[in-house]
Amino acid sequence: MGLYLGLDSSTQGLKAMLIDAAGGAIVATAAVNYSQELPLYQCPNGFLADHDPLVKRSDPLMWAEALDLVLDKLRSSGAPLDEVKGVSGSGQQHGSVYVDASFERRLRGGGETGLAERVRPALTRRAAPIWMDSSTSVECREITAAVGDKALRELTGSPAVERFTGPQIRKFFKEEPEAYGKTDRVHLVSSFMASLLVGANAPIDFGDGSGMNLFNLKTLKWDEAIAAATAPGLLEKLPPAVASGTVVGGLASYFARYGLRPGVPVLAWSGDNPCSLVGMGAAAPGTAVISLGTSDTFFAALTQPATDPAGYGHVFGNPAGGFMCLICFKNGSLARERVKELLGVDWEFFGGEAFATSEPGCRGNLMLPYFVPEITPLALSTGPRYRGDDAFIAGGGAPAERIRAVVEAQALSMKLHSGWIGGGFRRIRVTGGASRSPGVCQTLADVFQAPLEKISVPDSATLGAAMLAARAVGGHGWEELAGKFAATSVTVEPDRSLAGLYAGRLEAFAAFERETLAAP
Ligand code: XUL
Repeated sequence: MGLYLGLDSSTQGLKAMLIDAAGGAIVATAAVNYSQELPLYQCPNGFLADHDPLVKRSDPLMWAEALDLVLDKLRSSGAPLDEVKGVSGSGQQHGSVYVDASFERRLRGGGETGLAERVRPALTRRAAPIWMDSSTSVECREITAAVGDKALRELTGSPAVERFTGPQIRKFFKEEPEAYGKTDRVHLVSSFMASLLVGANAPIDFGDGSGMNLFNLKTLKWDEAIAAATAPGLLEKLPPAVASGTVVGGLASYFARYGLRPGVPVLAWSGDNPCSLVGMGAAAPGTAVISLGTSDTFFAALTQPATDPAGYGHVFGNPAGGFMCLICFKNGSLARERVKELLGVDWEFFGGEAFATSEPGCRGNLMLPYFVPEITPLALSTGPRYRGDDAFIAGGGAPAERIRAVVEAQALSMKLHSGWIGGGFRRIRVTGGASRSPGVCQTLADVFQAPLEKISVPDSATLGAAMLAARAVGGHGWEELAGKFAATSVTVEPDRSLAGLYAGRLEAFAAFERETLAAP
């Protein structure tokens, strides 16, 4: 049997999934929750407490220990790890880990000690900045001034972004130049975890590497000038950049303790969004994915290279080849939950009755759902905005309409801010908690005027990682794997009679957003 192991080192925990690629079955899963199972590291929500709310850092030793723990869980559950033919993984994007020149030696030595103990002395930066960090505005401005905003966007697929790795590296260099000097390699979460598996510094894949503000999408290499503008000597500290699907080494003998066979091919890990693209069966252009989580994200394989002229969307490498776009909206579940709490209703009402008892288009009422500062578009001040009749603006009116208004606003915003990719998708696949809501799904289908498909896989990033290994090592095709593991369970058809109404609402929404952002 050809079994492939996918791992996902995410913000809140580490997940593992073992798939039988030929049989189309998930053979075993295991998960470690940092907050419940590794409380010693004091990262209850995936990050360390900090007096500065903009600073979000985590403990890379926690990620290392979680790898031991999750493999031990798989072994104890009787999973046939000796039949694993390939391993790959997915990491929370943008986060970085800094190690000195002793890293490889320490990974290989160490007798019976676990991974965290081996890694500890090699860290030159004790805490790893993660994607939730937004403390690098100054560094973003400095890099932008040196490289130019247009050039940065065209070369790397994104403007300078606070959570991206380049600005984070620059901040480290400025604040701790000595520790930066001692750093031999700057890893992403993905390449750090892959390094643990192979017992050597692992490369960074194109998919995750493009979330760094350092990777040139035209040459598919680190950009020398941007690296030089980010921090001195950085180019020498970056692991090589390789195509997704590259075997980066054989599994270290350390992992024999879990029943895994030493030497099994380990693939370059990718970022969680690129892995999700694959795991959602959307690796080929034609299918867009909407993930409804704490933040909402919209991503899709690109038919042609494009950059968002407004600077909100990002372009990453697609693990299946070519590129993908990613657009992140901070006011996802955060906004839906806030509206639900304010109205004192339950999820059943929110997802169902609210839509049965309100009109599509909310009788012309519109909102901008900025309960927390939004990044798409960049809204500097917080607070939802309302436009429409007096009762609606005053926060009154029917609860059902207020619920529909927030969901329509989120759908319209996604449609508006994904316009730069030039369409090119015929269907949308939806995942995440709010995809259980029939009202949310119908609204997305109606606003986009595209069929919306749900798939039953709970962890698309972990599955995507396992699929990457099955494809690269076992030669299974993307379509075959998607058909076996990511088949549609429910399709929500758009109401075609609403096409005109929502085209009009989109224009009104765009004007409302534009005027709000332009207001002093
Ligand atoms: C994407 C991003 C998040 C993280 C979550 O740019 O920052 O989606 O990848 O793990």
